[in-house]
Amino acid sequence: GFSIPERYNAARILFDNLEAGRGDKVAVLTETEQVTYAELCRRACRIGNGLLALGCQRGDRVLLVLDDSPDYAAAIFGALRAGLVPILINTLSPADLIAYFLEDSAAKAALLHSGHRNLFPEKTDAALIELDSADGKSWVAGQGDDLAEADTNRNDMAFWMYSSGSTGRPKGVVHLHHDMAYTVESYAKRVLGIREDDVCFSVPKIFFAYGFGNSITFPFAMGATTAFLPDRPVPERIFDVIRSCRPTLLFALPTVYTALIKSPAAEGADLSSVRLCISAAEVLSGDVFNAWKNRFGHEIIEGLGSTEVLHIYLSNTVEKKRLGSAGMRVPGYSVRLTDRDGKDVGPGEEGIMWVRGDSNAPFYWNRPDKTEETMRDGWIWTGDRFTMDDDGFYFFKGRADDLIKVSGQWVYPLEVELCLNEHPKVLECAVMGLAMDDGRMTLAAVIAPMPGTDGGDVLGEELKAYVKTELLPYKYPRQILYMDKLPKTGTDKIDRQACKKLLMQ
Ligand code: 3SK
Repeated sequence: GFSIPERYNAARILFDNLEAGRGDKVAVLTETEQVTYAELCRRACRIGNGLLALGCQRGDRVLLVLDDSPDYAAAIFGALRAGLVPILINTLSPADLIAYFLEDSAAKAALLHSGHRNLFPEKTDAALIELDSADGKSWVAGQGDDLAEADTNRNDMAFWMYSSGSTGRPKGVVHLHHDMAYTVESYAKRVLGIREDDVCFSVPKIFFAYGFGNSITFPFAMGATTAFLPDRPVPERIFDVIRSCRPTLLFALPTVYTALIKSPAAEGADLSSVRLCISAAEVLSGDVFNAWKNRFGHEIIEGLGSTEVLHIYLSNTVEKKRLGSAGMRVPGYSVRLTDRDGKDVGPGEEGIMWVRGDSNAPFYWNRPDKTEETMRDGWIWTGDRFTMDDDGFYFFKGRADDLIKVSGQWVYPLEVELCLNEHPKVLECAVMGLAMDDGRMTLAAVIAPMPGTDGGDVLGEELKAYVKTELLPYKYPRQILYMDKLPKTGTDKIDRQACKKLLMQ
């Protein structure tokens, strides 16, 4: 592990920059604002003071429903410094989920941007502050600039994120004060080689654990600069931010890289400021890697993480990389692969991945059943199947529970999806098992063909024949739905639940 003091408050990640003499350095860049470290710390103190004045006490939860902005960073660090527990909420959550988050967390307050007020119930016990309204701005302006750091232990609860699985209610993932610093020592320093002169730009938003590390933890821990895009990350807007903020580290995911390559806005785009492109959250296909390299001259470094581990624990590096692999173990994390009986498996054999590191969430809020299933003896059971090759590179093979029987034979939908993704006429696709009326399972695909390719029976036959030869004759999708592009979640991943609903219509 890396040494983090016993008495430690995670807000130091931001505030230590003042002692390091970086008060006048730009901490946050947007297209319209440049906020220095001194100004950001002042805003954080004001927000922390405001929350305490509302009656929030040590350990109380505060919901953050905010667009990426200097206010968001200030709200996170103000709450942490005050000893409160910010909860980072997906701004695309429907109203019923916001009501659930308020109730599950018993939040005392919520800080929001006014565009999200309609998501909140008319009446709630939580104090609601709209940071961008006239009232909210004067609430912040009226608070003191100084805030003493709450004397927290490194193992005190610091912040939460909600993680949604494929079924059931989202689970509150509880992180501790030392977790952020651990991800800096492990992934940010040892894989990214992050530096003070870096400018980070993360397309995934702050409420997503991947975006939180990229946009908040890493740049502030190094005294670097972070660029924010507050609105929806469509290609034109991403290129706007690249043009005006000149990032050196670009964080995205395969669907975003694909959309950027295809966008007319890519014409004339200048990515010469970028020194490293990073991808996580979804498997990066060779097609996307090559298309990005051909288009912009940059290689993409793929990694894999989770909300429970807080950031990336498997990664390729500039020096050691393998296409199609999530990479090697990141320094600071232990990983193992076991069979269903919990016995370790060797190189080349498939097993379920476990991860251990000092950024692991210790439990889910109010969910002893799920905690027992996932957090075991200091390890996190990921439920992801992998193989490891002789050199220590890991290859994702799907979820532990997604094996289905089609025509009497076992198939993992992901292997069919990866295969279809390699076909030159497929832009993106999702493959899944569907239960038929008689209870048997069938394999179905939602496919976005490459622009200029018609989706229809002719393409369908070509794709089925392709999968049959590349894999095995029974592993082809029996049902195919064509769309111009696949539905996406708030974090721009393919929305599999939405795909499933469309297939079932
Ligand atoms: O999905 C991922 O790969 C990821 C990476 C970093 C942090 C969180 C997540 C879910």
